[in-house]
Amino acid sequence: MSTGFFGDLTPARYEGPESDNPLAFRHYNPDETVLGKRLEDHLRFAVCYWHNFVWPGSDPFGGQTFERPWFGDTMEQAKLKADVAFEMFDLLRVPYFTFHDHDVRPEGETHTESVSRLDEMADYFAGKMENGGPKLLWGTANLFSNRRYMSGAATNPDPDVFAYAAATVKACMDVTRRLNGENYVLWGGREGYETLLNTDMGRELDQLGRFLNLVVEYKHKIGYEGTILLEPKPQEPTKHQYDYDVATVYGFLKRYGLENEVKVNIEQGHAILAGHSFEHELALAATLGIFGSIDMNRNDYQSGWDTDQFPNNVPEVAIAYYYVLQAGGFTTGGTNFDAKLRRQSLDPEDLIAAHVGAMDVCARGLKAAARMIEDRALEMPLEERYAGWKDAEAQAMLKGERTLEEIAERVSREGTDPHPRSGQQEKLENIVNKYV
Ligand code: XUL
Ligand code: CO
Repeated sequence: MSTGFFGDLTPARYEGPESDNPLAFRHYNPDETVLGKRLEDHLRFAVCYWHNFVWPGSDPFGGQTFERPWFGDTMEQAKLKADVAFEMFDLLRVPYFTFHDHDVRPEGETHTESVSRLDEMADYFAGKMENGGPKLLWGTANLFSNRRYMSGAATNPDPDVFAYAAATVKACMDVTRRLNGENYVLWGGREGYETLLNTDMGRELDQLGRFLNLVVEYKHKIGYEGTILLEPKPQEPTKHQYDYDVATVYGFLKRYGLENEVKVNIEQGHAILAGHSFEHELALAATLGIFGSIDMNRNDYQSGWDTDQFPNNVPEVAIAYYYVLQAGGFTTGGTNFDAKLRRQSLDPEDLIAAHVGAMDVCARGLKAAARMIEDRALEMPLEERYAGWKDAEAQAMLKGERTLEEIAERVSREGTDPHPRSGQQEKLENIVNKYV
């Protein structure tokens, strides 16, 4: 039986670019074939549980604006919340969802009680996921909201907090595996510090390295086949987060021997906070062989804060998917909307409109990216730019077959005089503009 929360709304349909229906897809037709693959299988959309069903609309100056019948801390309310969540997944026809333990069950008096409530909710989900219901893109543990984590989880000065966090991750990995989650995410919510005066950085990094190794060891022990993902973010909540950006995470993984075990979940808003573009983070992860999945939610460019807004900029999204496609597309990853409404958007319908619009923006972006790839529009100029490296002497330098002296000797013998060539940035930007 329906909860009635969404009134008489019916599942969103594809109606084509000319449709005036604000709750219909104009660009996202899941069955459309792009580069030989269905659009749904390219984009692998996921709706997140926390911003849609848990966040009350608060900001630093005011509390709850949303009134939802499931707000509260009973298991009955948790089940009502799940009913509404799965109704929304159906209305949007999204193939995936994502959640933290904390989003789906009220915290228990003890760790054991919290775990048994999580297990009960997982059973409840499993029933709704049967027969073509939505699948789990990733599960994760909330290791940042409760006050026990105020000084970090794995990086806490108190080993009891490290142990509590480890036990919590174990429970969340078990549930993720049971629900066939395709990835398991760790975002280091409070793995960082506020002041060096009370922080032993070397010790905290070693704690985090050991924690992540425990996770990977457990994954292999239970035969979990999903991908372990770290989600970089430079600051907020702590002033200095240890998993600042893709480059920092890669260095960390290398140091603790995990670069072949763990990949990254890259969030657009976090890339912006780190002073990068989304595509920089995507291309770097692909280059380093750690690209996994994305959180597709933008920040406000002026506020300097993680505002988690739904994507609405097609050119930006097109470039992002261009690098996702260049990386070979998603395997276990997907497009998770870690996005929330603005706090004045009170109506149930706003939740649907936000996601429909975001899915449309992503579909337009991906289709533009695919056309650029089909035409090799950016690939050909790139090939030409580096063509000099095909030369035998250039190859010999790269392969380590020339010493510094030999190179110097050749330059003076041949009177080598490089001629600068245009980088053609504006021409390339004009090419992109043709597609978006
Ligand atoms: C926080 C954030 C998280 C992670 C999952 O900025 O992005 O919601 O995606 O813990
Ligand atoms: Co995120």
